[in-house]
Amino acid sequence: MNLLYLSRYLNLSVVGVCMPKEIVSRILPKIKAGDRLSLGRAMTLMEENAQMSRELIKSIFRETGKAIVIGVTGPGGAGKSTLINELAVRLQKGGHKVAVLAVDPTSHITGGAFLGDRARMSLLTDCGVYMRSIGSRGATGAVSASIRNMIRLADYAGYDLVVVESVGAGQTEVDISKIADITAVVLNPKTGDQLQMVKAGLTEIGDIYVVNKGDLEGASMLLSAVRDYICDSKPETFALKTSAKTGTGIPALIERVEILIPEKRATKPAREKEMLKSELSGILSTLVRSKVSSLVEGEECAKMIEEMTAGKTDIVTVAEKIYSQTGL
Ligand SMILES: Nc1nc2c(ncn2[C@@H]2O[C@H](COP(=O)(O)OP(=O)(O)OP(=O)(O)O)[C@@H](O)[C@H]2O)c(=O)[nH]1
Ligand SMILES: [Mg+2]
Repeated sequence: MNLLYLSRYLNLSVVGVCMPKEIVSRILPKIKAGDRLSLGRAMTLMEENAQMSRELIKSIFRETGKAIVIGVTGPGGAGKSTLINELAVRLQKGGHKVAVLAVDPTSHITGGAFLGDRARMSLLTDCGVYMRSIGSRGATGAVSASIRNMIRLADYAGYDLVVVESVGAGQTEVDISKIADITAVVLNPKTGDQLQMVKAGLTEIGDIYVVNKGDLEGASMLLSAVRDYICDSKPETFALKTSAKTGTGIPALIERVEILIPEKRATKPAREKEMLKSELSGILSTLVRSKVSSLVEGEECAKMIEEMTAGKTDIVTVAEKIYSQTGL
């Protein structure tokens, strides 16, 4: 995003040098007041600008970690987006404030389908649901870090439920179940999903298994298979058949989600600690990697490489010397 343009939008007169702190302190009250345009702009900043992203997180972090995250995953074309529409609208009407984040909708489908998502977007926004695509890795470099930060922004903006759509585990590097409080796996009776499900590791991650396209042949059979294969060994999981097209099964799905929300809210602090640990490890790895690259590219290292090739020292001694300079 053009920072000059953003500074004007925020009535910041001194422009030229980028002023992350000022921009952040102007944009946050607008987000708090429910201004979606500002929320969208902050999301873009989070994706595109590393410095802004850090500044935003520093300012909002303490007020986040409250929203319940519902991860919706499953194979491409299973009906995740259609189902999320129904779910989001009904949850919103039921008194929640719902934000929907869709991970990279263009990477696995055609541009036409993306436009379809756009049309759906306007339906959702009309009833107060916030909708946003996550198209890039974000300024921090990792998709899951980017999603966590987008969730934080939505949380800060007052959304108590954040629904994240992502194509199934095994097909992308995003294992949504690791960052979701509730994971719903959506399956399609049309595409031999039994095998696909096992291959993609989807049998392990769901709190709810949704056999969608219940109006099509094969749905009941797939539902029985899911119950036999997954629910029998994990009684806490729940499986049901829905049709996002006709609406059948959606009330039962909502009912289950509403039961899980307070349960997951109670266990959230423990899950959050684990998530923070792994997120922290990612951030630290990035910092250490950049420190290491700068050392390896430095003059001293070049000299030591010369010495190694001249047979004056060995690689372990050199690595130990350089490591001691990282301060770790
Ligand atoms: N018959 C039938 N079609 C459905 C149902 N739900 C969704 N569809 C159709 O299935 C197609 C794919 O739906 P999407 O909601 O885009 O599926 P998706 O899982 O989000 O797809 P990706 O984001 O590409 O992974 C669309 O043409 C929908 O209209 C359903 O319950 N029954
Ligand atoms: Mg979709």
